Amino acid sequence: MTTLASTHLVDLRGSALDKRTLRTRLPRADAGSGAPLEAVRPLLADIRARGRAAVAEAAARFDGSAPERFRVAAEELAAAAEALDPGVRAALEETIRRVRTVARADLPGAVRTELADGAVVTTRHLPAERVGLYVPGGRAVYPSSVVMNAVPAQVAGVGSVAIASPPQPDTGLPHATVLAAAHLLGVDEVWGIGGAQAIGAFAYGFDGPAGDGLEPVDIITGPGNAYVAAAKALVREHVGIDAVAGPTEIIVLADDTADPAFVAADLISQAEHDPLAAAVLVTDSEPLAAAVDAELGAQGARARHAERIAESLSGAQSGIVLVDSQEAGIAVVNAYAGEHVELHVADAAAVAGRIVNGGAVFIGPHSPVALGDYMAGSNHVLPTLGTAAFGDCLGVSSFLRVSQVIDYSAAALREVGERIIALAEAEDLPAHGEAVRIRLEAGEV
Ligand code: HSO
Ligand code: ZN
Repeated sequence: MTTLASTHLVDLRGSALDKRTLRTRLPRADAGSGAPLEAVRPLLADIRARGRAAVAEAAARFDGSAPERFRVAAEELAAAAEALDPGVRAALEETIRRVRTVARADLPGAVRTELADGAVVTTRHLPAERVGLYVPGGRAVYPSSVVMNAVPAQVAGVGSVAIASPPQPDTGLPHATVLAAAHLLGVDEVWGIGGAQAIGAFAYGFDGPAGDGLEPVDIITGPGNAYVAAAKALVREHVGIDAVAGPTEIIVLADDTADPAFVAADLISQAEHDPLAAAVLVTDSEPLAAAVDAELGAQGARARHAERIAESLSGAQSGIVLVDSQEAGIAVVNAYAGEHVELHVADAAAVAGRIVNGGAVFIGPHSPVALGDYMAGSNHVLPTLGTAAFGDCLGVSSFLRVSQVIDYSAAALREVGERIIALAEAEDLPAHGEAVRIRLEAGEV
């Protein structure tokens, strides 16, 4: 096998499988040119300096017009929920239930450790006070992302949750389904602001007429295009962010037991997001590679977004990787550190234990990424571009800060007093030692 019809072939059979080699040879979207960063930098500085006027000018420039009010009125949110298709409403409610169930189970409790009599350290998890959730518009509409961002924030105990999403050309408001999802979640602060200006507005806030001034947030989460990602990267000195997200990606490890139609459908499902989305199959089976390639062609041609899908599948970031063995396949998947990993191999549950780099790992033929995108109860805001090697999926911990409380009695301090003084001397920081000695000598301890 030397070529494929629908996507690239990367033949790694007989190749070294060390991380460095794999990272250069595996298909991957490049992280971008840096151009968005340069475009966004002055815009953010402008928003920081001039607030609302700068946001309005950016909206006029990028969205075609600036609304009189940026904040969506309560009646508009309620009306959107009222008009929501009952089937979509039921589906959103089920998603909310499932994501909430997992988020609640994930919530960490305070940990109190008594190191000696009267020597106590407590590790607490404090929710951020106020967060801004960005929900992209554009190519697709993402009410499911409203749920994925808002539910863990709410379960974490965040008191103030704001959503921003781009205004639609016809209504001047964020998409009706996004508004409806916010209403179902009980989020009443929704802003019709899109792109990098939304990130700037969240980071710096702005004044406005009654009810239309935006308070800065402490953490910004949610995916977006290259300009949103660039803006998040630039404001991270001032606010927390979840991640600088790239286009979606899926890597499938499959053997000759896999159903090629299922595998192709799942690759296509993520290719549908974006011409830059990455869809990669890793297999030790040539017949499976050929069968999946044929399915990609056939299913891709029938798809509603056939053009976008063909672009993604034929892009340099996508392809079919041939390896010598399952062992080699596991090494490739771990080196790729993909946002979504699917395992279509005979012993998928056992192999899952060996996938150490993956934003979300889907086991077997009946756990497609589409299930995770909407209904599994897992989160679909995940690390991309190889950042799954160190980054987290979105969850309650994204909205919590870890903070410790120290409580020592006089006797407990006396017990370690001389040791502290010894270390303070060793670091040539004698005033540290004095802060303890003064207590020992005062006889208080
Ligand atoms: N697969 C996307 C999330 C999504 N899919 C939203 C459909 N709607 C990134 O994980
Ligand atoms: Zn998706």
